[in-house]
Amino acid sequence: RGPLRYFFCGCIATSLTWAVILMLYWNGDVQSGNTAVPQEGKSYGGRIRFQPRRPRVQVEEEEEGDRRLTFKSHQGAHTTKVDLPLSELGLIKSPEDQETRDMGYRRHAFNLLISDRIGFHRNIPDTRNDKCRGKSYPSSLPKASVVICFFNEAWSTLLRTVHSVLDRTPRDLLQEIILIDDFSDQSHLKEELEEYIRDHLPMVQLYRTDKREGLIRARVKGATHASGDVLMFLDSHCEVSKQWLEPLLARIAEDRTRVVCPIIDIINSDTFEYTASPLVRGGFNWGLHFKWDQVPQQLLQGPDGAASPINSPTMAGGLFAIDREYFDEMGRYDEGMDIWGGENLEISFRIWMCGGTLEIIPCSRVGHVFRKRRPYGSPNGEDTMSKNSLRLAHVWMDEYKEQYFSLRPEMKSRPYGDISDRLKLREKLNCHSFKWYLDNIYPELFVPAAGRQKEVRMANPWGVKQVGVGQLPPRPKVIKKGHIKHMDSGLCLISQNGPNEKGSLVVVSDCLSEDKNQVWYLTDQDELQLTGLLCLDVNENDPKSFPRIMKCHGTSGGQQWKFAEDSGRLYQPSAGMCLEFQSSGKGYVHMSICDDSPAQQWRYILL
Ligand code: LR7
Ligand code: MN
Repeated sequence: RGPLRYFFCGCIATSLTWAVILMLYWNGDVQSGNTAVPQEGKSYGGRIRFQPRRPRVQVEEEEEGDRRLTFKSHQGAHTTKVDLPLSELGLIKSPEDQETRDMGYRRHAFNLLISDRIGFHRNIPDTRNDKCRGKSYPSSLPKASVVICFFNEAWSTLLRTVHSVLDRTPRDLLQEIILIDDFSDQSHLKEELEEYIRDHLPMVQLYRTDKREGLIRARVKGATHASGDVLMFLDSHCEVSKQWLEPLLARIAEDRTRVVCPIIDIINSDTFEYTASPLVRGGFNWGLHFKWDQVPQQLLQGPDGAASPINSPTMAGGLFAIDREYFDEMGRYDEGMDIWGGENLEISFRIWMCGGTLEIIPCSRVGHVFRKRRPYGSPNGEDTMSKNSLRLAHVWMDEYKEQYFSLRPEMKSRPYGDISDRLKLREKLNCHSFKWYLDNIYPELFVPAAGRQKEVRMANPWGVKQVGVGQLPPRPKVIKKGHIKHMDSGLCLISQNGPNEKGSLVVVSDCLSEDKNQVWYLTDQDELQLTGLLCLDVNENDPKSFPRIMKCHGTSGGQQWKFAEDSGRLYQPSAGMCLEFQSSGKGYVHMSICDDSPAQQWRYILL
């Protein structure tokens, strides 16, 4: 009958249409018109393409139980699939792995291979003081806009930062995440990033500067786009931890003139291990360098002890929360400062001198990747830290700027641009003198009689220029003593030029039990150390160069060694390679891609 036939036809037509759409979809071929990035093995004809709903980045979360990660690289063109225990994430399995690792050190100064393999989501240890767990916070708190500026940040560190915020922040406390690209030139931060945000990150807005501005002006730009009650600044290589935001917002909700910082935990740049920082607070020296200080005991006497907020004379700079309107009233940042450096002391002095407070909140913890060098410079190679420090000294330090000049006499005659607006701001906010700040906020700082200064650079026995901690971690403890025996040749690993010769290459030789050249002490940080304080070491920036003995630095990196009991291999996590000696050749030992060959079989023989 008529009507029924039309009904059937209609159904069939509709189903067919759907089937075609579904087929197109299933094919994975459905792409948006102009921004699609070609994928390997797919043909791209002239057909109209739609935006895929299927994520191009596939990150499978850690499987319960066996602590293995499965990860597919974001670059569709060479998708790697890695299935490794966490301790072996750096393992190099192919020339592409080697390239990722080495390029990562060159461009970003960290182990990109490991960072990529971790992916966007991972569990990190809860490093908080016991008193913080179980703490409850008001049910209604101000909302935060998280502002993250970046210049040429790596894909995995940037997106792990963003995802960690999304994963660990209650939705009703997060207004938005604002990313400011400070004129990066690396290609993954262009359309690919826009596309990823469009497909996966609804809370995220991306803005770009039209020229390289530096982190100071980039943050101000971020703040002007923000609409939350509170601005929460982060660096672009962070991971926030459990309940990180609540304690910060609660302090600001009680008093909007509080500017609050989390404790900055350490993400190791060679292994991406996440470890706790001790409780320290911010200070500075007369060279106007930020430093960490021990917290005066009297500040830890309250009922909450080491879990209560701690007044801090300065902040490290990258990670803090501030009421958005208060940030504006207080004069944001000095926009005459360029690229990097000095702004953290400037905002710290300003907050204290102009009526606010600066605190570290121990119940809030955020990890930051501490690199051994900054992987970028300023556009014309200027020393922006010095120029920025000079502005800071002229605006805020009154007669105490002479302390800086006595260390840096050449700075006295350097131009520093127009500071009249900042001086007006200081006037308008009716701020205290720098003497008031020193007397009341930082009495611990020693003020030498003028002209009698010498730059005292804190000796750092760990050999690392930028560690995240002020108090040095305790020296790793020796737990075993033994030989490192190469099973195939029956020879032992020795330092070629004796146990005390820094830089000496390692070779193999007859095993002699009391020879100091070959008694290796194994520490609880997986170092292999000779009698003195020299450790078996691989240069992270050039892992193919010969291993040597170098001063022990206690921060893992190229000095961490893992004996794999079953395979007999001696694995170096940051290099992602294994120690090898070819019995046939007469060469030195060297690092090589891990395999099952006899050349890589070693045993730690206890003495
Ligand atoms: O030109 C630039 N434009 C940027 O957008 C240069 C940098 N940036 C971005 C960059 O991508 C990053 O996200 O700005 C952020 C900070 O730069 P980093 O990570 O190179 O700086 P840093 O971690 O070495 O240095 C610390 O000191 C800086 C002084 O200007 C800033 O205040 C950083 O935010 C600060 N980082 C921290 O406080 C984290 C803890 C480090 C410590 C101690
Ligand atoms: Mn940083």
